[in-house]
Amino acid sequence: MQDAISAFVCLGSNQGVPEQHLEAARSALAARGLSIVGVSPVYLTEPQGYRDQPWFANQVLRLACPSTLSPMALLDLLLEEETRLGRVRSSDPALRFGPRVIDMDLLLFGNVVMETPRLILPHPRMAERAFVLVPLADLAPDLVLPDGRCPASLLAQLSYSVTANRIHQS
Ligand code: PH2
Ligand code: MG
Ligand code: MG
Repeated sequence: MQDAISAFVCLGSNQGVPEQHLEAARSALAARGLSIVGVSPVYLTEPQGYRDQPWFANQVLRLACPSTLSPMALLDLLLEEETRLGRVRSSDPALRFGPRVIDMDLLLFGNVVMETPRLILPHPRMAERAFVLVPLADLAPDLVLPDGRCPASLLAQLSYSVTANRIHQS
C-alpha cells in the first residue's frame, strides 16, 4: 500500500457553543471514514478579517488520507459536512469572513501546490493567521511547507500573543 498523505484542516466556530461545533465536526469527519491522526489544542482566537464578531474557537486536525482521495474530493467532503452541521453561507460578500457555526478549511494536502477557482493549496491566507499557525505548530512542529518555510518561521513574521489558550492578533 502506498503511504498515506498528511492533510491539515483548520476547524473554526464562533456561534452557539463553539467547542461543541468543533467536536461535532471531528465526529462528522470520522463518520465519513477519514482518519484523524492528530488534534491540536482548541484555542480561543481574536477575529481576523471582519473584526466586529465574537471570538472563535479554532483547532487544527491532521488527517491521514489514502492516495485515492484527491484534494478536491476532500474539499467537497468538508463543504458537505459544514452544511450538514448547520452552516449557512451568506450571499453578502461583506459577511464572507463573518460569524459561522462551523468552518473547515483545507490548509495543506501533502506537498500539493495548486490554484483553481475552488481550491488554492496551501491555503492562501494561512501564513497571515496566528489562529492557524499556532495550533499547526503544536501539532506538527517539524512540518515544512511546500515553499520550504515552517510554521514557526511564519509566526515570527506576525504580531500576535498567546496567553494560556487565547490567541490575540492585532
Ligand atoms: N475565520 C475567518 C475569518 N476570521 N478569525 C479567527 N480568529 N478564526 C477564524 O477561524 C476565522 C477568523 C474566515 O473563515
Ligand atoms: Mg475560513
Ligand atoms: Mg472555509
